[in-house]
Amino acid sequence: MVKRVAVILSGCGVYDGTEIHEASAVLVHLSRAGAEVQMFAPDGDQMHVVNHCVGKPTEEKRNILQESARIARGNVTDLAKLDVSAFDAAIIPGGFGVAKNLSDWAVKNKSCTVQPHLEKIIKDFHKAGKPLGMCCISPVLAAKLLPGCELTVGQDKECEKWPFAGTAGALKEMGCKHVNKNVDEAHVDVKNKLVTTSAFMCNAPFHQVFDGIGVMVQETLKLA
Ligand SMILES: *[C@@H]1O[C@H](CO)[C@@H](O)[C@H](O)[C@H]1NC(C)=O
Ligand SMILES: *[C@@H]1O[C@H](CO)[C@@H](O)[C@H](O)[C@H]1NC(C)=O
Ligand SMILES: CC(=O)N[C@H]1CO[C@H](CO)[C@@H](O)[C@@H]1O
Repeated sequence: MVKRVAVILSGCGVYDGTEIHEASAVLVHLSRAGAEVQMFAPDGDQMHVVNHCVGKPTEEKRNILQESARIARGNVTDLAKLDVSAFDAAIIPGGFGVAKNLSDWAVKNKSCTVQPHLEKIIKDFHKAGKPLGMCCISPVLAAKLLPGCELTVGQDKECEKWPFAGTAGALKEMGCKHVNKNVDEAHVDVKNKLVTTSAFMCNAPFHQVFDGIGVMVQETLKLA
């Protein structure tokens, strides 16, 4: 049976949307595995539009769905229309859009809330026993909505290779079990059917991020 996978985007670009290379890696590994993919994103304004040359917000307004359409080659559906019964799994690539548009983690950290449609979708996939794949910062969504889950955002000790290791500590304080993993590995929480990998939480070369996402995608499909 062909596996049907929903990929949830949050804009286009690491600092204000979906991390483009992570989304691309997810899509390449899914198509190689023969999965049927549909992309979704919320229809609303981004929290920020960031000039990626300098990493600073501009005065511009941009729509999350329209920006995500850049990654989806035009074919992206309003997240509000996602029907969980039509899919076997969901995958959420990282990027600051997860922390700015799919949740307010960037502002509120541990006391964040999740975008209401997405909150319902994640809980419904979980309730239906359908796997969720997440990478980079998107595991914070699972930390918030699936109490006590096991996940990884890479390593919990900060160093040049792991500049965002503080996130692991925040996830532990939220009651999750954080499992240290290298960038080319994924962690599988079998009970919660949650598969996570660090991706660009690690200061790693593109091909290692690509390979880690490949493991995450394959393990997610195995659970579907
Ligand atoms: C858009 O994606 C949907 C879901 O994968 C697919 O059924 C449809 O054919 C696609 N449309 C175009 C114009 O590619
Ligand atoms: C969230 O809080 C933790 C400390 O609990 C900190 O290490 C981490 O950098 C914070 N993350 C963000 C995005 O502010
Ligand atoms: C469509 C949507 O959910 N947009 C949200 C993007 O993130 C900001 C900040 O959390 C929210 O205010 C928007 O509602």
